[in-house]
Amino acid sequence: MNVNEKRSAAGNAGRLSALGPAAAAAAGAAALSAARSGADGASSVGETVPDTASPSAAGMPERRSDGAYAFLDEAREIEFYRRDLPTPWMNYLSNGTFHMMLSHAGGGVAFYKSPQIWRITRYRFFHLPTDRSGPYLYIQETDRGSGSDAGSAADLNRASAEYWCPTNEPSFTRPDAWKSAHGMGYTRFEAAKGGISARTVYFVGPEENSLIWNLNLTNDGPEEKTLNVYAYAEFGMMEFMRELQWQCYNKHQVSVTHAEGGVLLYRYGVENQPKPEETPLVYFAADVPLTGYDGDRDAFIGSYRSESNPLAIERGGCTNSTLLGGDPCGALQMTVTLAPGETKEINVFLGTAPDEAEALLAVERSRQKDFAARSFAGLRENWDDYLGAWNCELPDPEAQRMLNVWNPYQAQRNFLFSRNISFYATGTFRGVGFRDTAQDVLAVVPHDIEAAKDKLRLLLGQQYADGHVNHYFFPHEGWDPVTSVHSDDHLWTALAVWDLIAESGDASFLAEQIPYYDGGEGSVYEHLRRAIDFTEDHLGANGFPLMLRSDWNDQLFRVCREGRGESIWTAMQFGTALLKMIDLAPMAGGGEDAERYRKLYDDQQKRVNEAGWDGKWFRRAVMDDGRFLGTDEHDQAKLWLNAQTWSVLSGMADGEKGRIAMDSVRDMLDTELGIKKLHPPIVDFPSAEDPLTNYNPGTGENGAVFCHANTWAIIAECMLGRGDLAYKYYRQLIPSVAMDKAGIERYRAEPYVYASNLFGPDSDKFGLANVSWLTGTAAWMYVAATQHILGVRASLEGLRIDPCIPPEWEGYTVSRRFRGALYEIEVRNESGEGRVVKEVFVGGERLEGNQLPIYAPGETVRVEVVL
Ligand code: IFM
Repeated sequence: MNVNEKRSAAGNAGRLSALGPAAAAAAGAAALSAARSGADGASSVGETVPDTASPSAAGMPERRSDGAYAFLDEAREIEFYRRDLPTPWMNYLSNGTFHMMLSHAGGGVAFYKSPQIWRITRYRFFHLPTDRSGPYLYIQETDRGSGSDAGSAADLNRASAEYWCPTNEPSFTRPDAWKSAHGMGYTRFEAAKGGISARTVYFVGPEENSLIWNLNLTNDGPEEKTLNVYAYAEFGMMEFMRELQWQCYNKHQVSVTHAEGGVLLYRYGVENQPKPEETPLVYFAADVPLTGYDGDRDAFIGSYRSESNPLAIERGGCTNSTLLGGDPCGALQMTVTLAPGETKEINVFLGTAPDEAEALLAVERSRQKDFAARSFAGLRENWDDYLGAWNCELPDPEAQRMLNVWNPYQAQRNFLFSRNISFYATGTFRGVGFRDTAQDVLAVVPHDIEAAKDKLRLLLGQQYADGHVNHYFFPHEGWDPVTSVHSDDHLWTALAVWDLIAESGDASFLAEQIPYYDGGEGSVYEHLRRAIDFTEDHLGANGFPLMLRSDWNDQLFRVCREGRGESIWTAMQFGTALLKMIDLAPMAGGGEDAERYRKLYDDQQKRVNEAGWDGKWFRRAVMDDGRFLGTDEHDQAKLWLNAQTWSVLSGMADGEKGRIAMDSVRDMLDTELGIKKLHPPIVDFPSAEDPLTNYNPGTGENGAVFCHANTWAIIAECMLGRGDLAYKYYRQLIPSVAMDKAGIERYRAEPYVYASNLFGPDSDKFGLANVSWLTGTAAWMYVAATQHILGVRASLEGLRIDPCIPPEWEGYTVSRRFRGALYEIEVRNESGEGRVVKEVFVGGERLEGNQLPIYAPGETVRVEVVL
């Protein structure tokens, strides 16, 4: 279950009957029109919606990066005014089962559950022209003049050769006016040309597994107009890797047929499909009659052409092709006549169903009046609920926007997709990464406990009885997992389970039975205990955890291939997990374990502070050859970020060592665009023949600004009480801030979601952002800012307030849902220090300490905090 699935068809039916269908439809219509009109939302679905870029109640949105985009905060949207942004700026539309990654210019890919085996449409990663293909609409004026909506073939042949796309791309002819916007689970395009305006909202609603293309066409001119409207999608062959390998044969196993009632059905031959019985059938239909269709891509596009100039459109109409083998597509032609000032709505559905009968039923349901509006209302409601767990007002509007909207949105998409598919990742053999997803859970816990629990069940089911886990796995695909054993993977779940229990106040999850991957079962606590045992059983010659294949830093495998390498960072992560286990053990009836965990912690702490200390920072690892990695003795990779931050996070750094280590980070790793992962970058270390990494200096794992690892520096600085540094590290990576600093053409990626890394100063493109959207940065940045800078943190005893803000902030407010109650918290920085809670008042009464009492679900509690 996730945010998009909550209001299911069944749930919706119940809610609708309580509300009355008319009221529900009206709510949907208002919501859809709000999506269409940005903040004001005053018009209904059928009306022309005002230009969102014109002054609204909230004022003119501030256009940034040379006018490329603007945030519409009230509407939780970002608007784009430039078609040719440096990269496709993506959004993910999803109901948890059916997904669409869609760019600001309409390129993107649809998939059902898995982009690896059920990829429905084609997207050409890396290829030029960029950002193709997508769910495109084409609008073409005919010279037919007045008449009915349904045209004859002769009429259609009189269509004008000129046509354009509301998405702007891919037609050669551009609209006269255009903009697009991403919102929470939807993307909108508004365009106008020749007296016709088109507004399209793409989204996946909670009721059906389909991408809904909600198009409103308005005749802004003085004369009646008849238009051909084409909806087009190029179908992929479901199994992406087999498509790459065997397309020449498999293409003859696909078909596109035309079912009565104007429905195109796409079937894929399931010969070697890993899950043939679950492979869906694809439908493509609209809620208006068709005047033509095509299922054969060659018939629609023509040879030596592209989506920019489809032959069928230039000839004035579809050819009514079906396909029994070949290159499949779905093209629907609809003909619309609009009186002056008239608006008409068309909905197109690209969806999946188990079989033909179900597909036709799904189309029938989708064609019901108000289906689109109701679906949109459901989507809105789910996001309102999800984001309702947290709202803050801060002196920094950029931080406020990230924390209220884009950061939790991005983190939820990571939780859903792991690191599977993005503009950068092709969705090929990635599956669910154990370490990645275990960390993603941390940001979902405050918003959706049940979804977090489900994900933990899934993860713990990948654990072996000896405590280690599969590195990544394929829950949808049914493929064998990737079984490389890493020193850190299995330890992440202790952190996530602890958070879950603190958030819910319910320890019963610890007793839940979960199977081991290799047989047998054990409680959740037992799984965590065995994870600890596994690390304890795999310590190296220096007593640190063996590196095994690698730790969090993937690239470290090269210095520990022979199996003797040890990870000093994992010792710190182990320590962090042990602290969580010391809390959890008594709750699970394992009180005696707590003592053992404490001893283990103490032992690791001693080693970290002795062999692990280099004088000004902590060392990173012991290599196979017994030498340390991350020491001043070497000229490359002397200093590694993670070993400094986690020395503080784990509480292991003795005395002043944590502060000294973090000073080294500030002095040697920090830049104005984030903190480098290591310094100096590696060129020929430990040897020219076999360097630790092949990444160019300043890129990726070799001295880039690795955003995920930066989040831990923020937390560490908060733990050291240095709010100014914590905030510096936080703010400089807010994507729009970093883009302002680097410039849009250098930064390139989206200014509303975090990227995995930015090229560092040692590269020739310092500030170039890479691998945006799906990165552990999202979860940890959210944790760092909400729990450590703003200091609103779930603890086992209740909600704790422990801020560490920049000293110059006068205060801020947070509204936080916690165990069913709503805490309205106002923090005043009266001391000017930005930390140390002096007084807390709840409902006007003074409270001892900074731990807030638990309130009954449904209660709203006003809390004043004085620093
Ligand atoms: O920790 C990894 C992650 O699992 C995948 N991306 C890179 C990170 C750092 O190596």
